[in-house]
Amino acid sequence: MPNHLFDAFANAITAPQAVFIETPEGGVWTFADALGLSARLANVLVERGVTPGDRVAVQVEKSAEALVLYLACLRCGAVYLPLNTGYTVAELDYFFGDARPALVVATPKDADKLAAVVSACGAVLETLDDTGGGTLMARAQEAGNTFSDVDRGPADLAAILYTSGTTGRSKGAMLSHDNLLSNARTLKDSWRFTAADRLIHALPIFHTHGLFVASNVTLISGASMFLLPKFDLERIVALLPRATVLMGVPTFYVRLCEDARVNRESTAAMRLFISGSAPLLSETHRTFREKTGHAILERYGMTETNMNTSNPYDGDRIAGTVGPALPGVVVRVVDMATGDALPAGETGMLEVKGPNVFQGYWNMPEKTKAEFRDDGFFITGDLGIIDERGYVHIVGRGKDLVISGGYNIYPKEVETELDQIDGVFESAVFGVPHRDFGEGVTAAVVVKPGASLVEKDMLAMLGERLARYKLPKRILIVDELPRNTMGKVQKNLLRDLHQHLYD
Ligand code: MLC
Ligand code: AMP
Repeated sequence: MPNHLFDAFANAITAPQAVFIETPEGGVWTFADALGLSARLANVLVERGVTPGDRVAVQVEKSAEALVLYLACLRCGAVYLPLNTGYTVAELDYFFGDARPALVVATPKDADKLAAVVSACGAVLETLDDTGGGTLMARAQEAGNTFSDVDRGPADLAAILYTSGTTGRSKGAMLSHDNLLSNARTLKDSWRFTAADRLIHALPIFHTHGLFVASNVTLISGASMFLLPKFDLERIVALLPRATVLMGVPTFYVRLCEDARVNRESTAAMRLFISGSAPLLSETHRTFREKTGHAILERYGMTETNMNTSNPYDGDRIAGTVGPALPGVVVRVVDMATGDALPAGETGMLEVKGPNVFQGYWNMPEKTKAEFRDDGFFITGDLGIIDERGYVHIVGRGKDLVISGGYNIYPKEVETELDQIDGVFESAVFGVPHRDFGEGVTAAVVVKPGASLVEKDMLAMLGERLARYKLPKRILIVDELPRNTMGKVQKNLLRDLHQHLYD
């Protein structure tokens, strides 16, 4: 029976005994190993009550088993719902309540902490740790190693990924089998992936970049990967002579630029360095090229759309641009007020249309409607220009968003939590330049008269509620927030005033 995305992955395997994954601990997984485990896990999911269309929420450390669990979900027609390992119980409570998963897979150490929120949404709980331990793998050992794949067509949902929203409420972006497959195929061709490629995979696998761009492109090419649990400078430097491609957020390249071992000789075997998820500074592009001779290929995408544009494989990879629209994807710039398309060189809202664009937000038809134009274009919230050569330049954001080390933080969400702290009168959260993370989340807080709040205590209280990457690097106590005549907080003034905070 056809299973749109999984079949394409399975068909890309040229030699079942070839290596698919190598782990730093010396683990080696062939494609046959991964396929076998995916069948066992698919059997476990079905035994545990997962039926086609059900959500399977997964918050586990990165491992080969976790990646294979994604394949198992595809095989049994479930909708894979990965969650950042940093999310707190308060954050998970919202996701589970909204997505209503049939099954939650968590790390064993979190099982007790999560039991109440998992049962509140009516789900079954299984565990998986980063060494292949936990109840899920114990069940998989007993399960059959063949599975009859569930029929899934191009429009059926493959995954839901939550993205934060300007209102502070996260939205579940629904991605179909063909959203993922069409983009994986396009990227494979654009970036010339083949079965001979060996990717250094050091990104988390709970977001679009590490899960779909890195993993799907490797799978659709029948290529292999060095699966690192996280960014690890030593391990990446050691792998450079054996690998062919690295995908990373700009922070990866800032850190590689600072290391003397990263040079022409050590990167001679590499054919491609790709960056995305946040703006790559021209300075980083230039420095990396001077050190290694490689021009980093920058591309642009988002959770809702997968990848939209990419600098070319052959041809000019221009620093400070994200390249032309990918084949099959239409990108336009429109006037924000009227929605009219603008000519080359003019700044406006970037809008996207193509087979890569998602199916809408889970349970939020109104929000979905508001973010699409009548002619089917998705409004990205990014401001840009398209130059005479068709290259897209992202010049800013129409959405109040901070991107730190490739993670998105919506200020409203942090402000809402800050404002709930006893003694806080009001707050404003904004991003300022940060050498390592690109932008550093920063808060300005006005304290109520008589209240004695200090930065450390506020951070500790926020830490109970929000994932660590969302926490402000600094909370500044101020007398008042700058406001315009309409009473709106002028975040641009706060950004200017504190632009050297992290120098
Ligand atoms: C870690 N910390 C961060 C952070 N990552 N703080 C802010 N922003 C981040 N991104 C915190 C840690 O909790 C720790 O805090 C402190 O900063 C130092 O941590 P570290 O050891 O330096 O961090 P490290 O583990 O090296 O992680 C940095 C990183 C990682 C950049 C490698 O964040 C990362 O892998 N980012 C990739 C994110 C990603 O995949 N984005 C793609 C989204 S998809 P403390 O207090 O505990 O000391 C998307 C679409 C698209 O955007 O186009 O791709
Ligand atoms: P997310 O919602 O996590 O998928 O993040 C998507 C956002 O990341 C986009 O809307 C952009 O604002 C930003 N982004 C992704 N790639 C790039 C890039 N190469 N340059 C600038 N911003 C980027």
